[in-house]
Amino acid sequence: MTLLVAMTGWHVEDWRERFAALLPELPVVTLGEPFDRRAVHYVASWKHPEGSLAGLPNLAAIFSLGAGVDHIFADSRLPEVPIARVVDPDLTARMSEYVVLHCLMHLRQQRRYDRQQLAKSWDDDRHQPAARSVRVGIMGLGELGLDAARKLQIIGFDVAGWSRSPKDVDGLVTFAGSDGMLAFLGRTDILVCLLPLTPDTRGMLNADLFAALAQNGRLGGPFLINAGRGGLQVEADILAALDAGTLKGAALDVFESEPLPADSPLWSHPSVTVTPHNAAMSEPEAIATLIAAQIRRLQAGEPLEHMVDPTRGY
Ligand code: NDP
Ligand code: OXD
Repeated sequence: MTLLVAMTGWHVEDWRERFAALLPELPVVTLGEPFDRRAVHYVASWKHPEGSLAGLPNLAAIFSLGAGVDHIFADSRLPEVPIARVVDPDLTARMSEYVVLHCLMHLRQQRRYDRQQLAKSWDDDRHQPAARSVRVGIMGLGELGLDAARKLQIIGFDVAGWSRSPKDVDGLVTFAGSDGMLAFLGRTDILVCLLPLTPDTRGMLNADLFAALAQNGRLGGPFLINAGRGGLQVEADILAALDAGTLKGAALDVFESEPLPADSPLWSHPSVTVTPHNAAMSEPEAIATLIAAQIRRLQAGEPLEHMVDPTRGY
């Protein structure tokens, strides 16, 4: 039995060492070396190359090294085996930090005060809306969305959430599906996107959606925060909406193309905050430990945790 670590963009040798330390009895191989394809029972993947998991006749499970699995489903030659993803309280807490930070940046107009400080301008504007008067709408009420919602509520924001299936969450206003979408958007001053990228969600953050956001809120216009995936957003529409005033600002952690190309106008737009897809970075050791525990579960005949549904894509 072998674990294949299949990735692009990360240091594969570091991951080999982590897994070898946690699972000393299990040989760990990588795509960059010859290995016996029949021996591979498990794959740990982050953006594995297209087709690289085909022809593994004894494969029992694929583990995503992240919370998202769009990078796995992007492979048109993916073997039909169970797929599990990362659900990690540390990652969840970090995402909520990012969401709370950017909601507060917009609420407290921090970008404006940064500019004022640079200009040594003492403009003590009295317009400071209370958090309770600002409506935050969270798209995606999964592991990340629900935690962010709770933490924003503690600060006092008026929070609602939107998901695919209806939810009954104590103290949270919820909407679901396409039927609930317009009502959800119409009561949203700060839109937080924590959706997975699937065929249904691709390109969802577009001009039509921005036009449906509340234009009558206490912040003087709606803000967008996207930490889900870049494929959810149409960047040309974000820029057009910012220039037209349909959006007042955006905090983006993820992009259509990553790294964000140097010539993207998002880098220098005065109303855009760019972070390099690091809203929620877990410790690699913590991720490897979770996957090692999943492998031990399989070996003990126990079911996998945090499996994804290939028909839904998340
Ligand atoms: P979950 O699978 O736990 O939650 C996904 C949520 O999205 C669910 O509430 C689901 O609805 C909802 N959803 C999915 N499809 C639709 C749809 N078509 N319409 C409406 N709602 C939909 O995922 P997580 O919360 O753990 O993670 C979300 C995403 O965050 C990841 O897929 C990844 O892309 C991104 N991420 C980004 C990171 C970063 O650093 N920027 C770090 C980690 C994750 P329902 O509840 O009905 O199933
Ligand atoms: C993830 C990510 O999916 O970091 O975990 O984007």
